[in-house]
Amino acid sequence: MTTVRGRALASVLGLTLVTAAAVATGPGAAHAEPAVTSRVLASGLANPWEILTGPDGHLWVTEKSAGRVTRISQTDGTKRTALTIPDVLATPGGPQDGLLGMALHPDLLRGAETNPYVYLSYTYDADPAADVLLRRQKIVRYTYDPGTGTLAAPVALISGLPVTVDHLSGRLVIGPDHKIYYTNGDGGHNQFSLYCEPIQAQALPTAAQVATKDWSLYQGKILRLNLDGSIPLDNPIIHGVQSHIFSYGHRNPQGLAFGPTGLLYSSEQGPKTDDELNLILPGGNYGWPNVAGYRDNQAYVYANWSASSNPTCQSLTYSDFEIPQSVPRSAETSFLDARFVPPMRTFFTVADGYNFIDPKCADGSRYYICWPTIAASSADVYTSLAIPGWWNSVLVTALKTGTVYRVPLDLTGLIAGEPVPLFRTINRYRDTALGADGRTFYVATDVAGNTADLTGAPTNALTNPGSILEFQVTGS
Ligand SMILES: [Ca+2]
Ligand SMILES: [Ca+2]
Ligand SMILES: [Ca+2]
Repeated sequence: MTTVRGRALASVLGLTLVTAAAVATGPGAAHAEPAVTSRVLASGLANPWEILTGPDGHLWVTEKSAGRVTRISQTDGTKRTALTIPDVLATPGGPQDGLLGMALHPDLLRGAETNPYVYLSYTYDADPAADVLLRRQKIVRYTYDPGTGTLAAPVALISGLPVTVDHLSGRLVIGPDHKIYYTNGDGGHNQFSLYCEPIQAQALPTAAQVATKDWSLYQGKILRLNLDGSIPLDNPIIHGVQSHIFSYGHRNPQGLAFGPTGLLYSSEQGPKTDDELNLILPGGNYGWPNVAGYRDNQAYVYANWSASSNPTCQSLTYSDFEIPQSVPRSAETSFLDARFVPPMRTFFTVADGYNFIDPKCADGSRYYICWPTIAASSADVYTSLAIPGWWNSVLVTALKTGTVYRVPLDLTGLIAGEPVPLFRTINRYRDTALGADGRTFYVATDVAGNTADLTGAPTNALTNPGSILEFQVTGS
């Protein structure tokens, strides 16, 4: 039945159906997984989004849709609410807004309490009028009281970051240089309901905009801030202007993590192909939307819907598969910028002619589940010596396969091998945290959405929605 519908659609679109042979390194690649035991540490969470291992024997968790920070005992899963933020804007259902990134000050609960701070990023309504909604993002510092286990005294460090309900990214880390690093996505422009909004990932602010704190071009960027929210004096100067922008040309970089050698890694969701793992360099241009993955002209062309003039974009119907003649398109190789930085690797690159309407995923038109992307949702770096050979690996979670990909790095922090899929379940994996023993891995799961079942077909029957799963590697 689904095959027939898939073929019918293929014929309407004028595309040839080819059986999608998974590439050798694709999401379904065979692998030898180490011996693992697992349990559900906690459930009933409202979209756990960031999970961190705190210095207090607890996981610190942001619950995206409840605007809540929860501490969860790593021993027995007991939950303690540290904070519920009253003005978090979290659109019900699938949208990506809400309480997102969190970082603990490196000094928190580690001796002298001079910096008892927790940093949070959340979506809010920036328009005071009750009948006007102006969706924006801010980064706020809270003070932790270990006596009561609560967070209080918010101080907004930066406000008015441009966001939509889509592609907010929102990952927040504090670097070894004690700066805040923050990913702000492209807002999901140029696709779906926002297909007539131009992508701003290549747009850079003028000096006048920076001087007036106009952050409206901060979409598709990775930002670097002082701990008080100001612009660090050693931030890159890009085309003559210094701002919070550390790197640009990003789509939806939901993962951000420093490695043990001080390198900064980011995982990023691509379009139909080419989720990326990037090494983030100051002033680097990561190519979006002109380049997806490598600059190779394979299975991607930049089609700028908003630039359609005859007819105008608004009179077109958006399609993931067909680009109308009036929509300007440009090949990846026409993008020439000395600042371009290609990805360290992709998840996954396919050749031109790849079949994006696999009948296996025709049910409910969830074709994207069969696309070669994994929907990379986080990045953490494993730095323990407990499991031989794993030191300096990047762990990337996937929404589309309920998998943690371990990407091995070499001593210099560059790619040392193919990604190894781990901890497969039928869930949408959002983030990881690492236990102190180096053998315990925590994984946060979404409350709802589509993922791939064990045959690779789409399903929304998630095994452990809104949970923290614990995996212990017992072998090597
Ligand atoms: Ca994490
Ligand atoms: Ca890129
Ligand atoms: Ca490409």
